[in-house]
Amino acid sequence: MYKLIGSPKSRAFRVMWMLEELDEEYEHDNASPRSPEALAVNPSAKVPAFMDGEELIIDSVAICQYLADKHGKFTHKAGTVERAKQDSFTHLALDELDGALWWAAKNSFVLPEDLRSDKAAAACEYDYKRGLAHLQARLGDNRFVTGDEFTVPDLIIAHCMGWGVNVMKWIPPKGPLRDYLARVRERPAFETAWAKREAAPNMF
Ligand SMILES: N[C@@H](CCC(=O)N[C@@H](CS)C(=O)NCC(=O)O)C(=O)O
Repeated sequence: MYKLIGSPKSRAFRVMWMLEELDEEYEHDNASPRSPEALAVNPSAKVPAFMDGEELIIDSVAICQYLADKHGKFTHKAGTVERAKQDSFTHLALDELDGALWWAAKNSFVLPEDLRSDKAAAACEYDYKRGLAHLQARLGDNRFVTGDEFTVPDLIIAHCMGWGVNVMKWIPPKGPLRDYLARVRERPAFETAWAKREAAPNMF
């Protein structure tokens, strides 16, 4: 049995969505970031964490890619050029989208107050929008980032773009990127996971 540890209002949503895509059963512990439950499995007390039987895996991307590899779905095979290109999109998501979103969050409520910068939100929005422009250029006319198939980076990118839209109000311009986000979010597994997220209590 799989066990997901982390509120779906955090990056744990990515893992919940992947589990719904795979149609796998799982237990869920709604642990908040920095909670005793999170600290019990992760020295940084970050979420998500994940148990596959007795094995603990930390980090949303590592968990999603592990599940995709294990079940042979939503991923190209390791050691292929297609997989290298797929991973390159995963890193784009982390470097250019997640990084900007997280630095904005750190400067809004995560860092100690005296270390937060007033200019961070504007700088992060600027950087995030550059990231979206790079994504749009690389997406081209593709349905999903690597072509016709939905893969791990689509899930990570769509989670980041949803965070941008819903929390930061960083709205992508009308056109291919907005259409891409709508296309990925209309997947039934996304809708199931989103309903669970909406029903979950707030993190703090
Ligand atoms: N790279 C990690 C980041 C995990 C992370 O920072 N999670 C946030 C919640 S979305 C957290 O637990 N933050 C608590 C903290 O930074 O102390 C992942 O993708 O799982």
